[in-house]
Amino acid sequence: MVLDNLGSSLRGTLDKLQGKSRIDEDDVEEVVKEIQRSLLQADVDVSLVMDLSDSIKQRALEEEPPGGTNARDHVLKIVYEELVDLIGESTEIPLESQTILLAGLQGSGKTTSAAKMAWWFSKKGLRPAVIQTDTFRPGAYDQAKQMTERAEVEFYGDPDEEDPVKIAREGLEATEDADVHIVDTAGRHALEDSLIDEIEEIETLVDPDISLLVLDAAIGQGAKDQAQEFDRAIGIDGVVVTKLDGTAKGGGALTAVNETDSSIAFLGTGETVQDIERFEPNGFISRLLGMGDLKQLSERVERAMAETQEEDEDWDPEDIMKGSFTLKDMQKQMEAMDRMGPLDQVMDMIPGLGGGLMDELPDDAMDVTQDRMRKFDVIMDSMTEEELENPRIVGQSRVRRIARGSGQDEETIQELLEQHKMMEQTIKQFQGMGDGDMQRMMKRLQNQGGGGMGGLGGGGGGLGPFGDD
Ligand SMILES: Nc1nc2c(ncn2[C@@H]2O[C@H](COP(=O)(O)OP(=O)(O)OP(=O)(O)O)[C@@H](O)[C@H]2O)c(=O)[nH]1
Ligand SMILES: [Mg+2]
Repeated sequence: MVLDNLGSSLRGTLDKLQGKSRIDEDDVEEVVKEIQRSLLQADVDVSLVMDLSDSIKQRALEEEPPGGTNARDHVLKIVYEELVDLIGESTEIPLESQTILLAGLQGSGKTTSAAKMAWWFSKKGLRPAVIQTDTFRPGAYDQAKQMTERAEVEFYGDPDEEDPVKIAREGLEATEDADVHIVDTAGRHALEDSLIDEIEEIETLVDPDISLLVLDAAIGQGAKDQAQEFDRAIGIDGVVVTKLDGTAKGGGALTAVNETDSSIAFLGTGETVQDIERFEPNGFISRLLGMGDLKQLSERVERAMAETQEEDEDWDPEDIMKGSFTLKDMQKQMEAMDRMGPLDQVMDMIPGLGGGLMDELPDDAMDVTQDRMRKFDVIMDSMTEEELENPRIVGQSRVRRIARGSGQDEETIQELLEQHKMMEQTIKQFQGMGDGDMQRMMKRLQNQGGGGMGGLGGGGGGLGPFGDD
């Protein structure tokens, strides 16, 4: 994936700043070199790399870290902000009627992406149609027809017509009942004048709401000229990066986004019509920097919880985000955690626990957590409905009874109650949070010293490595 190496190498460098309250020029120099190295390895355009690293350097040296912030977090924040600035928001794709034009080099993945996007819109409840205007490549018609059949979406093409502009016109008419029109075009090199004239004509006729440049993640340094030329010809609003499932590094996409002053709309991650993702900049960058991917985490939690919920009609995971967080919720959450798969993977997505910290955990730390979860589960089975709903009523005599009933130490029961309190507090903090509001999140993380959503992991304060951080 794009910049995969940046995350780990940068983390290593930043971790050297751990404990320092001030950074000197040498420190900054080292961090900036690491960033440059990773970006260049990922095929990001050289001058873009220089611009980016210059501003990181300047800010890291000039800006005073806010009170209480250590040098590492300060630099991390600057790197994060500069990357957000570069990558920007995901291209806005409203869920409404619209026309989208796809352009790009031969074989970049336009036809595949057209079918994928149509599939994506259909899952959002809209009625899409793909119009194939490629009269250049034999087989283009059949390919698009097959892919749209697989996506179960409407298709228009005319294998006997030679004029792409005419196909576009007739296609729009023939599919006028559809909400979203996705116009696929023949692959062309942006420096071939005749083909550029042709796509300009198609663009004029189609009058798209959004024009997307489809880029193979492997394009590398060539992205710059191509992006410029396509932008000049039809105006690029967003980029679709394809083949990210391969080994390509995707840095060219960052260059294209920068060059066209646009943003990334979709990612293609495979050959079937479902292999498409909306680009999520916050999640993407924070994961990259080892800050955890809040959004992905919450989706995974939600999915696992929905599965748990199917077995327990009375329980609504949404309640957690609304108000009270009971022991019952905690038990359900632990069941859900069990279904989410390997705990360490989940942990990696939790801000403050992700990235570097995970590497430092002793290997058996996760087993301890899972072991604790099992004990907690046994304890909760011995509690009454009333106690589960309102753990505050559990006093010393109830603790004794529960201990006898569950065969666990009274201490472990106290730990469970503590853990619940901590999770309750953490969840309260997260309740007010909008999607990907990173600045607020970072502030919170600073204030609570990385404890973050630790409770969710069943680790929290009770577990040495997390609590001590
Ligand atoms: N692994 C992988 N393969 C992809 C992806 N997107 C497209 N491909 C493959 O890349 C090849 C080219 O894709 P097309 O969609 O035909 O590309 P195009 O831009 O329409 O090509 P032309 O019409 O010839 O310009 C096909 O073999 C696709 O299966 C992707 O995200 N992952
Ligand atoms: Mg094609």
